[in-house]
Amino acid sequence: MTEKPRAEPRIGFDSGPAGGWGSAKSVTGIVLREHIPLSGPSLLLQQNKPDGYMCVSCAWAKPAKTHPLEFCESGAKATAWEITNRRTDEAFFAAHTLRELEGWLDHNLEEQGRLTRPMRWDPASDKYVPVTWETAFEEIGRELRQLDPATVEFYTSGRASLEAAYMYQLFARIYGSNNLPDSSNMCHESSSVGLPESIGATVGTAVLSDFENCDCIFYIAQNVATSSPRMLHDLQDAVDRGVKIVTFNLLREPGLERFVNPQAPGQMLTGKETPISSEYYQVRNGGDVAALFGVCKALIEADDAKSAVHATNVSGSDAEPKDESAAAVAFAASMAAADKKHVLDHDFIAEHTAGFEEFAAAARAHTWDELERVSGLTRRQMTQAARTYAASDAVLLIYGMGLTQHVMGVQNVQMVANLALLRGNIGKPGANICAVRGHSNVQGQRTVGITEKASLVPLDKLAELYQFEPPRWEGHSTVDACEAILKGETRGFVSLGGNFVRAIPDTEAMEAAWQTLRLTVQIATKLNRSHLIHGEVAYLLPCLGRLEIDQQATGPQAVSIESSVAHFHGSRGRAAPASPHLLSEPAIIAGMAKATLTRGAVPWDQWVADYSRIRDAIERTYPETLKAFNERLFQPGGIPRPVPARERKWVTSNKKANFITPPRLFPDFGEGAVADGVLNLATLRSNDQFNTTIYGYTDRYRGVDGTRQVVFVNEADIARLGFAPGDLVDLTTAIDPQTERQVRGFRLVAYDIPEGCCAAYYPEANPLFPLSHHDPKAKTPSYKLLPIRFSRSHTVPIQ
Ligand SMILES: Nc1nc2c(c(=O)[nH]1)N[C@H]1C(S)=C(S)[C@@H](COP(=O)(O)OP(=O)(O)OC[C@H]3O[C@@H](n4cnc5c(=O)[nH]c(N)nc54)[C@H](O)[C@@H]3O)O[C@H]1N2
Ligand SMILES: Nc1nc2c(c(=O)[nH]1)N[C@H]1C(S)=C(S)[C@@H](COP(=O)(O)OP(=O)(O)OC[C@H]3O[C@@H](n4cnc5c(=O)[nH]c(N)nc54)[C@H](O)[C@@H]3O)O[C@H]1N2
Ligand SMILES: [Mo]
Repeated sequence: MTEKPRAEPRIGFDSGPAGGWGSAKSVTGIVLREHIPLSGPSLLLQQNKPDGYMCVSCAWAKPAKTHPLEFCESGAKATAWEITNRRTDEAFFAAHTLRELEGWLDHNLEEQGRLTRPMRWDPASDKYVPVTWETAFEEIGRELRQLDPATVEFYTSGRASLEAAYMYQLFARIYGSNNLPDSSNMCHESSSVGLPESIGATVGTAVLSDFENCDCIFYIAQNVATSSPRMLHDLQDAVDRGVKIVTFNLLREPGLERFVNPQAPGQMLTGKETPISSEYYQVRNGGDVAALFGVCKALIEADDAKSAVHATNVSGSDAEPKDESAAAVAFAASMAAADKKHVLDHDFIAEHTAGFEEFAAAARAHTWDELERVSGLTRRQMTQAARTYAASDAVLLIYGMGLTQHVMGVQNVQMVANLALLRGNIGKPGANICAVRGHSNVQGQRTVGITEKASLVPLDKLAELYQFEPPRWEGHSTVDACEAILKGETRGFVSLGGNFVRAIPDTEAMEAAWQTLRLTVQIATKLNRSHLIHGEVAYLLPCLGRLEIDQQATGPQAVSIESSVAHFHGSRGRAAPASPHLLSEPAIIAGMAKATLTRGAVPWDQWVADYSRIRDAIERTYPETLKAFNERLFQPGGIPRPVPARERKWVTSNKKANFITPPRLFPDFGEGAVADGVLNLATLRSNDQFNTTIYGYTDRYRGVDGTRQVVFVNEADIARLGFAPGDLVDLTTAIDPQTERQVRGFRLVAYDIPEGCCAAYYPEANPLFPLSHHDPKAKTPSYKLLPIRFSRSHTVPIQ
C-alpha cells in the first residue's frame, strides 16, 4: 500500500511523550508497509553494535556499552526504507516518462522501492532505459574527458562511507576539479567556519562521556526526538543524575519536553515519563545571538558586581556594589552564598583566551530592551539561564540546525563558544561543545577530503602518493555550484547520493537551469526528483546501501563512518543486495575513474577488491587522524579522533581560544513586523522524514497527520492577519522583490511559537528561499530565517 495524504488532515492531537508507544507504533507501521523480509527485525539487532552495521540515519554516537536495541524510531525507519522488498525496476521505467514522474510527490517516487539497474535517459521516449555498467562507464568517461574539469561539480550527500568519499574526492582532483560541494555546505558549514576561528576545531569537542560528567546541558536549536533520537538515552541518564537541561528553541517541541523510553518495558508499561528540559526558552528565530548575549551579559554584570562586592569585603568597606541592577546584585549575592569568588572563570580566560574585554564591553553595552526585543525572551529569563549556567561546574553545550542555517550562522555558533569560554566550559570532563551532525557520515567525509576548500586538503601528500599535480584553486560550495549552474557555466554534475535540486534553495530557477547541463550522473539507492530533472546525457546508477552485503574479490567488505562525537566505526552490511545488478559505491567510482582518467597512479581495482587497502591509503594520507585504522576498525566505542581543543590546545592563528564579538544582533534585512504583514519563516523536519525522503505524512510530535502542506503560526498572529486556523494561505518571500517566490495552498496551524515567527516543512518550502540568502562566510543557506507574507489561497493543497 502506498501511503497517501489524507483528504481531511488531522491537526492538533496530543501525541504523548517522545519515544513511548507512539514511536513503537510508527516503527511497526513502516516495517509492515515496506514488506520487510523476515530477517528484517532481527537485522535491527545488529544496528549500531560494535560488530554490526552503522545506521544510515543520523550520526549520533555509538556507545561501547550498547543497549540491547541500539536503534530508534528514525533508525528503524531508515533501515526499513533501505531493505524494503519493493523495487523500481525497468518495467516501472518503461511505464512512465520522466515528464509524467515530475508530477509525482517526493514520497511516491521513493516509495516505489530500490533501484535495480543502471539506466540511461532516452531523449526519444523521455524514459530511463537499462544499459550495461560497461556502456555507462564508457560514455560517462568520454563525456567527462570532453568537458573542462572546472565546469564539472562532484556533489556528495553525507551518507557515503569514508572509503567511498576518499576515492570520490581523489577521482575529482585527479580529473582536475576541486568542485566538491556537499550536503555539509547546507548543514554544519557555519560550524566548520565558526569553530576554527573560536577554538581551532573544525568539529565539536564533545565525547559521549561528557553526558556522564556534566551537571548542566544547554540544548540549543536542535530537535532531539525527531533528529537524533538515540541521544534521548544519554539525556535521560543525565536527567536521572539531576543534570539540568536548559533549552532554547523557536517552537515548543513536545519531543524536547518529556520522554518515555520505548526500549524499557517497565517505562512503557507504567508510562513513566522523564521530563527532558528543566528550563525552556522560546527564542525568536534569528534571536539566538541576542539571547546568548543576554545570558553572557547577565554573567558578566554579575561578575562585575561580584568583583565589586569582593573588593569591598576585602578592603573592609561596606559600600554598595556599583552595578545597581537588582537582578545582577541578587545573582551576585547568590554566587557569594555559593562561596565562589567570581562568576566567570578568570584564570581560564587569562590563560587560554583572547578578546574577552571587547566581548564583555559589547555585552555590557547592549541594552536589555534591545536584547529582549530581538530574542523574544525577557531579561528575567536570560538572567535565570545565566544563574543555572553559573551554578554548574561542567556545562555541555549542544546545538543543531536552528543555529547554523542562518544569515548569521557563523556568529550564532561563535556565541555558543563565547558562552563556553566565559566559564572554561570546554576541554574538561562534562564541559564541551557538541555540534549534532545530520547525515550518518557527513563529518567523516570532510575528514577524508570532501571539501571545496583546497587549503583544507593535504594536496602535496595526494600529489606524492598518486603522482599527479592536483588543482590548487578553490572549488565550488553548494551555493557556488548553484550560481555557476544558473549562469550556465556548469556543464557536468556527478552526484554521490542525495537529492540536490530538492535540498537547495530557489527550486524553480534551479530546476530550469539544471536542464541546460550537458551531463548528469546520479548514484543513488532510490528514485528522487533530482533524477527526473536532468542534463542532455543523463545516467542513473543504482548502488548498494550500507546495510547490504558488499561482496568483492577478497570476500565481503566492511566500510567505516565518523560519528557526531568524532569517533570512527566499522560497519558490515548484513542484508542481501536489493538486486544482482547493483554495484557498491567504491566500485562505481572506480569504474568512472578508470574510464575517465588518463593520469594518476591509483590501484583502483585492488582497492575495490579489498577495502582495507583504501583504509591503508586513508591512513597514509591522514596518519595523525587515523592511526592503525584497519587494526582498530571494530574497536567498541570507535576510534577517537584527536581534537586538540578537547585538550585545551588551540589551533588558531594566535594559539588562543578567541571570544569573537558579533557586530550586530540581527541580520541587516530587518526584524520584520506582523503589523507590516511580515513574519519570519523557519523550515523544519518531521519524525516521518529523513531530509527529502518522506516516509509518510504524520508529524506525531507536533500533532499533524495527513498533510505536510502546513504552516505553524502563533494564534494571535493568525487573528491579527485576519485569518482563522485551518485557512489556506499562499506564502510569498518578502525580500529580494525582483523575483516572485511563492508556495501555494498551505494550511494555517495554530501553534506555540513566538509572535512574528512561523514554520513550515523542508523541502516543501524551499522554493521560497533566494539562493543569495545565506551566511556570507559559510554560505550556509538561511533555512531557519526568511521574511515572508501570507495571502489567502485559492489553491487546493496537493498533499
Ligand atoms: N527524523 C529525521 N532525522 C534527521 C533528519 C531528518 O530529516 N529526519 N535529518 C538529518 C540531518 S541531515 C540533520 S542536519 C539533522 C537536523 O536536525 P536538527 O538540528 O534538529 O534540525 P531541524 O529539525 O531542521 O531544526 C532544529 C530545531 O531548530 C529549531 N529552530 C528553528 N529556528 C531556530 C532559531 O532561530 N533559533 C532556535 N533556538 N531554534 C530554532 C526548530 O524549532 C527545530 O526544533 O537531523 C538529522 N536527522
Ligand atoms: N529548507 C531547507 N532545506 C534544507 C535543509 C533545511 O533544514 N531546510 N536542510 C539541509 C541539510 S541539513 C541537508 S544535510 C541537505 C540534505 O540534502 P541531500 O543529502 O542531498 O538529500 P537527502 O534527502 O538526504 O538525499 C536522499 C537521497 O539519497 C539517496 N541515497 C540514500 N541512501 C544512499 C546511499 O547509501 N548511497 C547513495 N549513493 N545514495 C543514497 C536516495 O536516492 C535518496 O533519495 O538538505 C538541506 N536543505
Ligand atoms: Mo544535514
